[in-house]
Amino acid sequence: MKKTMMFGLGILLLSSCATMAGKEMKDGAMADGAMADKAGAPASYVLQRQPAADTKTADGLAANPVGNAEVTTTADTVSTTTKLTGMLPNTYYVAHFHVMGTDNNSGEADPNDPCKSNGDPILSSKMVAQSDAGGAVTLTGSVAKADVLKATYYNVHTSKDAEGTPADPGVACSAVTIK
Ligand SMILES: [Cu+2]
Repeated sequence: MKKTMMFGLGILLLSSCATMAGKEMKDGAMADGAMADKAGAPASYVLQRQPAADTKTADGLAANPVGNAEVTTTADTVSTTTKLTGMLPNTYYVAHFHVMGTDNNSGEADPNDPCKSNGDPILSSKMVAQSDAGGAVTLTGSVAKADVLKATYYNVHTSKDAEGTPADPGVACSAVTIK
């Protein structure tokens, strides 16, 4: 009888040890994740079409943006590489991060979508590139992390020029989180 009880206690102690070990492993995994962020593991965001993509050129062309933004964060810097296809040919595009805006989208399916909030652009994050004849474009840029900590979305606009003056409210967008 006594032996059985002690054996039972042993199992209890063992199982509580196992639980603690599990917790430690979990914490360890979280620390690994944070380390991966610091080491520059990119976050990939699928860009969603924005209404201005419907704007037709004089030739009747409209963009059909498809692609991703890869955002790599280090201790001080946020680097972005955005690859899109389905863009207008030989056209300048400008992209940047935005802070949250205040537009009320309460009538829409996702009223909290930052892409629809019409927030201010973070100008220091500007990146400009020209699409090729096939409508593919790659936009790259780096910005001080402190500048974009409050960013809630990233979007791509058609550009009026090589300097990156936006020609529309945006053709492709994703909500983002910068850590
Ligand atoms: Cu923008």
